[in-house]
Amino acid sequence: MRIVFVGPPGSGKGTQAKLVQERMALQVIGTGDLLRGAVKAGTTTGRKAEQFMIRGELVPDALVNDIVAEFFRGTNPPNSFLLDGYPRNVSQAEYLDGVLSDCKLALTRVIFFVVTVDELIRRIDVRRTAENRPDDDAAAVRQRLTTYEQATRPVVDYYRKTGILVEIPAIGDVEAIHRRVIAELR
Ligand code: B4P
Repeated sequence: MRIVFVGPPGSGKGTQAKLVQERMALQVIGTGDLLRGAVKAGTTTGRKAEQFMIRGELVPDALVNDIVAEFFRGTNPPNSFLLDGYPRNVSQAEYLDGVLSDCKLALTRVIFFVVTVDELIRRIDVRRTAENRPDDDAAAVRQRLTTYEQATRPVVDYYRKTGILVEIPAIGDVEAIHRRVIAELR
């Protein structure tokens, strides 16, 4: 399976990606997690990315595309993978098409997590208290939601045209949502 998870911030992409990874033999590439790891490690990429992340903006395409391309370089590109949170704009989607086409691979499914704005804000509020993530403060969250509508929403339409996109209602019990995801991947 070659899967993309797309959805607004706080829609549970990362949560569901971990569950799918436990169940299926595939490599998960989560750009948010990778970027947070780079920030924590103080790498050059991390230092560049941090300023965008704390403002709730997308990290520049060149940085993120490079991280993703790294996984597909070399003689043995992964045949089964889940991209969590990438692509996040149409330009990244086009870049991914090019990378996959070079590897003679194509996506099999794009899962779009559908959650109301009120629920997104509530979840991120809970996480702010629990994890203290700098991009979970109120101003950054407003910006992340705006960025989602302007930059990421068009990615949903991009994949809808290809016929591989499915929508998952992503409110309620995490396990129930996981079952919906698995049903769509079968
Ligand atoms: P991400 O790490 O992808 O962050 P996210 O969109 O907030 O998370 P996600 O939807 O995975 O929600 P989660 O499971 O954590 O990105 C962070 C930042 O990195 C971006 O803003 C951007 O700056 C940068 N970035 C990443 N990818 C990029 C790219 N391709 N291009 C440019 N920049 C990029 O769930 C959220 C919370 O809800 C959690 O606390 C979870 O426990 C809870 N939750 C999950 N499911 C739930 C449920 N069913 N019910 C109740 N709570 C639930």
